[in-house]
Amino acid sequence: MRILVLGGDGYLGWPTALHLSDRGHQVAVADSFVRRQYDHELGVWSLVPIEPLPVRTRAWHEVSGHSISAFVGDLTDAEFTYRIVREFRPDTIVHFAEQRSAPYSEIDRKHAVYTQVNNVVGTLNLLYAIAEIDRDIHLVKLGTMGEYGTPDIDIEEGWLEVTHKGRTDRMLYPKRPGSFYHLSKVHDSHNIEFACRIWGLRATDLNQGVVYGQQTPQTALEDRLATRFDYDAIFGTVLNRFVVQAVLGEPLTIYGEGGQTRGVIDIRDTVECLRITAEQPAARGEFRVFNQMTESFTVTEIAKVVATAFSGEVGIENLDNPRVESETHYYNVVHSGLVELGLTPHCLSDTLITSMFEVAERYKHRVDRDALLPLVNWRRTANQVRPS
Ligand code: NAD
Ligand code: USQ
Repeated sequence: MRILVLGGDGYLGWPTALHLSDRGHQVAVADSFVRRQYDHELGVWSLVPIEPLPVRTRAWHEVSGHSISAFVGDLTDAEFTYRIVREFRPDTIVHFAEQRSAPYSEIDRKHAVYTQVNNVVGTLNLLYAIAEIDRDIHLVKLGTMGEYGTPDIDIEEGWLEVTHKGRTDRMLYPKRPGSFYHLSKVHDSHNIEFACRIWGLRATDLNQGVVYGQQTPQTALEDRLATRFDYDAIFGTVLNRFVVQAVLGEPLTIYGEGGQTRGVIDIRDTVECLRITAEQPAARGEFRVFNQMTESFTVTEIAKVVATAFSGEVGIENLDNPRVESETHYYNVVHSGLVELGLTPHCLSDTLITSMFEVAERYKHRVDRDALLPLVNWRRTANQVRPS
């Protein structure tokens, strides 16, 4: 299968491209490298050094004998988006290429607007490109579990059967997201569902939970194939941050009471979910939604798992929550669709966490401790990102 991975230079896009290539697919990646620019803007770098994309693709060719071609450009540039679809003629497009940090989108007006324009316009350009060039292309789009928020009812896979005043309909599941970033994903989902209805496109929206881990079998083959590992308060996700904090002897930063529950997924399952979804496409006209998570934990439980797995002393600190979110709530999510397609999930096990401690230990000299502090507060309309 010919698979175009958008955002293929990112934390998840790069390991996914390697996994698909390893399985014999013909893979191309596209990226604007804007994620590397956010590093410059914020003055903080991936814990694990990452190579430029040409070095990565060359290393993969040397190690595996497989080739991954690369397109450099921005999806908000429609000409670029049309060109890559026309030139590569993919069967499947896996779309990771968005600004993905909730705190980044909450810095101030400029960052909120940037996030929504980048994400919504990029995806809209892509929908038009598919509709005009080849409606048979299967779009696999990364959404997020945070689109749903934390409703007091079970979370279904994208759709909900509603009975209202004696009449019943199947509707898109109502959304109550918790940041301007998460909102951009809701807008994308609505645009994609509409495109499936009017143009008969085939799409799968993967509402993914918080990803943890840094290595997949392919990225671990050698250092030049490593993917990024963000630990800072803007791009670092909760479990990855806690691992780095434990290794540094810094307290694990639980925001608020820590009762907030999130769906999580191991990075090795992320890449496998993308493979099985690509290989079993949605039908023409179908807007298919899967909840791409394997387990749920409260933030306090995540901190305890990390503290227990770590060999040394670990402190835990409850900070005033910089976000506006429920800290105690009901959370019960249906996530059987990907298992039915063939996913065998890894559970949050000591094995993976131990390998994460090793990675953090090896690179801890690269950590900027100031970058650990969560300075972006949802209640303010303008935030600083570094301590003054
Ligand atoms: P990332 O920032 O590491 O990777 C995204 C890549 O897309 C980057 O390389 C960036 O340069 C590129 N990009 C962004 N906007 C672009 C544009 N307009 N044109 C071309 N390239 C562009 O993020 P990630 O953690 O790999 O996440 C990938 C996707 O998965 C995102 O859509 C994110 O919302 C989703 N997701 C991530 C997580 C997680 O925990 N990391 C969880 C759920 C969903
Ligand atoms: N949290 C802490 N302490 C920390 C960091 C986070 O308590 O040091 C809490 C947050 O308050 C939140 C939870 O942990 O309740 C998750 O935060 P996060 O930063 O790990 O994840 P989030 O902002 O939701 O975003 C991440 C990715 C995003 C993806 C999302 C999946 O950055 O791209 O969409 O996870 S989900 O959360 O399911 O929507």
